[in-house]
Amino acid sequence: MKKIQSTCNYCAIDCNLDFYVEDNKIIKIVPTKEYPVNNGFSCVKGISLDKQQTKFKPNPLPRIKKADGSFEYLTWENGFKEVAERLTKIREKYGNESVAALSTGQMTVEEFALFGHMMRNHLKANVDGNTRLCMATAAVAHKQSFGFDAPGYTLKDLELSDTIIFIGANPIVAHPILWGRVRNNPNKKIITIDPRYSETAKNSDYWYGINSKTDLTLFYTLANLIIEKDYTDKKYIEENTENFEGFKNFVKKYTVEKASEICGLTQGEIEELVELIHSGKRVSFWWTMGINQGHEAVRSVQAIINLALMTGNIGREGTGANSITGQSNAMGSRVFSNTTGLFGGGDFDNPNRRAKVAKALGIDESLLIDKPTLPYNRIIEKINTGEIKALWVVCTNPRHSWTNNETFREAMEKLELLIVQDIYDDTETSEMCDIYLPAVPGVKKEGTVINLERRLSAVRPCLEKAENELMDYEIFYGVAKALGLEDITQNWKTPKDAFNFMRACSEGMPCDITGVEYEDLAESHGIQWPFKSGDKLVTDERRLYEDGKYFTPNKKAKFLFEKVAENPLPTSEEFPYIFNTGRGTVGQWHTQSRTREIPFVIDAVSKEAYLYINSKLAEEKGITENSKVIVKSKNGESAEFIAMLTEDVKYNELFAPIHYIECNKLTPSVYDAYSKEPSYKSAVVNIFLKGE
Ligand SMILES: Nc1nc2c(c(=O)[nH]1)N[C@H]1C(S)=C(S)[C@@H](COP(=O)(O)OP(=O)(O)OC[C@H]3O[C@@H](n4cnc5c(=O)[nH]c(N)nc54)[C@H](O)[C@@H]3O)O[C@H]1N2
Ligand SMILES: Nc1nc2c(c(=O)[nH]1)N[C@H]1C(S)=C(S)[C@@H](COP(=O)(O)OP(=O)(O)OC[C@H]3O[C@@H](n4cnc5c(=O)[nH]c(N)nc54)[C@H](O)[C@@H]3O)O[C@H]1N2
Ligand code: SF4
Ligand SMILES: [Mo]
Repeated sequence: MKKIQSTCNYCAIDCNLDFYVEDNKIIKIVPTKEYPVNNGFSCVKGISLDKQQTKFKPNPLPRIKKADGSFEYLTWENGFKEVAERLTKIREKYGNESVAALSTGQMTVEEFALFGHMMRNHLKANVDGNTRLCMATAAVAHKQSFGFDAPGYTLKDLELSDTIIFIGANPIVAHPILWGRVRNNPNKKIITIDPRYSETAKNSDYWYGINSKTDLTLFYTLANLIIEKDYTDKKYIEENTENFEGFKNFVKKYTVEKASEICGLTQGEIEELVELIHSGKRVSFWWTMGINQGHEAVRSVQAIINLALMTGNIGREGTGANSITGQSNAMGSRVFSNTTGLFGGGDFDNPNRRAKVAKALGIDESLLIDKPTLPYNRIIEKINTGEIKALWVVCTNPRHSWTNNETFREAMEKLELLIVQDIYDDTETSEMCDIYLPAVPGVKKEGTVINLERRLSAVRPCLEKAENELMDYEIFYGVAKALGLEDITQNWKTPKDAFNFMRACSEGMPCDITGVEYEDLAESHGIQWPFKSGDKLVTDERRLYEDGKYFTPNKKAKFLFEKVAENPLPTSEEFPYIFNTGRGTVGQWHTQSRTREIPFVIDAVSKEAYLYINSKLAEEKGITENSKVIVKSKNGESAEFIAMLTEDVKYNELFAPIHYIECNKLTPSVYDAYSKEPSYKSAVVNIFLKGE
């Protein structure tokens, strides 16, 4: 029996797992002992990766839709040619920007790099990813406040913090291994800020059941009270930050009386929170999608960062304003996808960076794309206006996951060409495609992923591929070759080539990985960026900002703030309830294309879309447990759910898991102004017993 260490490619924890393989079959999966992230533990998804062995029926070849709607199988060679020819024709007829792509935070660094180089530099296409639906807010906020998209913490900080504050995060369900690290900490207070009495809230010492999308008011008020009570860390503010005076004046108007009314918390609760922050010696703030997805999300993240900065809770053990990342390689997509910044970071119009990146890639600078991609929502709008004619969707299922998802279906119907590259041909998006490109799943792939604490980790094939099976990297390479892209054909033959290009591009940047050897990542403890050529590894767990220096030109972190905006989607008589959405269970992953393969998950979860409703509201509406309900959203759509009665959601709120396509039929087309991330958790709706 062979043992192969690889990385779980579901969530951003990036647990390492030992795969025991015999006769090209996975016999068992054991979470890797002493791996600094998960040390012998994992969740149910990781140890079920053996189920992810997509059986391509009848074969793993590309297929193309014929006029009568049936599919014809092609050899890979002909498939590559077909994709290349059709993309070329569309570009020639309508221009470069008539082609776009949607990618993901679930591919490897090497795959992003190759895809980004081909699509952005060579074809000048717009390529956004599902990272826009997830981490864009944190990425933009970090860049503005710290000068680079660099989350500073290490998971060890959860074990060292005396006051752990979760904001819009439910790690018990979404990041169970992270929660395990919290439990390793014997001396902590856990505080959760979430409108829902979530699994995490229930296991916390304090729960603040804030009104939906009022976090920014709360944070500004906390800042004001901390200043009034003279609880700030003046030395830290003076030495390491910029514009505190402006912030101090700005927050004066955020009084506890007003905040109490807006946020639905008592004045006592808000004051208690101030004291908890003040009395902690090592306070850490952790947020996820309850904050990233909102109409003023970037400013909300920055308000959390401001609280950490002004109390000196950053860059020390057990502290930090810490963004929890979603997908296995969302961190990799943020610096190595060539979508919103150059490879390795830096703006597309920065001449020094352009010269360095071109040199690192061995190409003429003029080949580099000169602007960031259009964001996801604009790509869809441009499909609707007819400016974008071809879309290539890789490793994401937007027909299900995009907000207000009927608009995605409508847009797809306008396209001349929809290419879908997925490990399944029956996802909601795959089923709409003109060309389907089957890719093998993670257990047969090779490359690198980067976890939420900046740790590079090796994905190594546990199983050999069968005849005609290809991994995403090989599919991109095949298309690039068919397009006649010489520099790729010659120089990007293997994932290792791509890794080395990214390594060279990172030189001198905050995410410098020039000291990392591709081969050395296998069977290792992983390694956090930065790791520069010549660096020596002293410890497995490192944090940034320990010297108080940030990545801004003057090395100071910025206090950024803005007046709290009016909620663009207030409740009304017609739509009196808030439709909150999120992860339902540990076993279910997003659109369930993958986790439906795990029998004991499927046995345990509802087959039909369901939602949680407060028992009192249910009673008023004549809704009983398991009755069918119709939810009508302000976006004009309605959908059917099974009702589950609970006290854990407020009277005026419903909560629906995202794992059912009905959920996003109802979510709004509302975005944060800076990150363009959808406000997925705040639709306004009404609810009726079915048949009434
Ligand atoms: N099992 C499982 N794990 C996953 C995933 C999965 O699909 N399944 N997906 C992964 C990915 S990509 C991501 S991004 C993460 C997401 O991880 P999380 O963000 O932790 O999960 P969510 O359930 O989306 O949302 C977290 C909480 O935000 C709360 N919330 C809603 N509105 C507000 C608000 O206005 N303010 C505050 N303070 N809170 C609010 C919700 O009630 C919810 O409890 O999970 C990752 N892990
Ligand atoms: N209402 C609401 N909607 C949300 C959210 C929310 O909180 N509320 N959260 C948003 C967030 S944070 C996220 S990250 C998105 C996730 O949304 P999606 O990215 O659409 O969800 P997944 O189901 O992870 O889709 C990944 C697809 O890739 C395929 N796949 C898996 N591995 C591979 C591979 O190696 N290669 C290829 N080519 N394909 C592969 C899978 O079969 C699946 O079809 O959903 C967003 N939507
Ligand atoms: S899904 Fe996340 S927590 Fe679960 S095994 Fe995979 S990486 Fe670990
Ligand atoms: Mo996500």
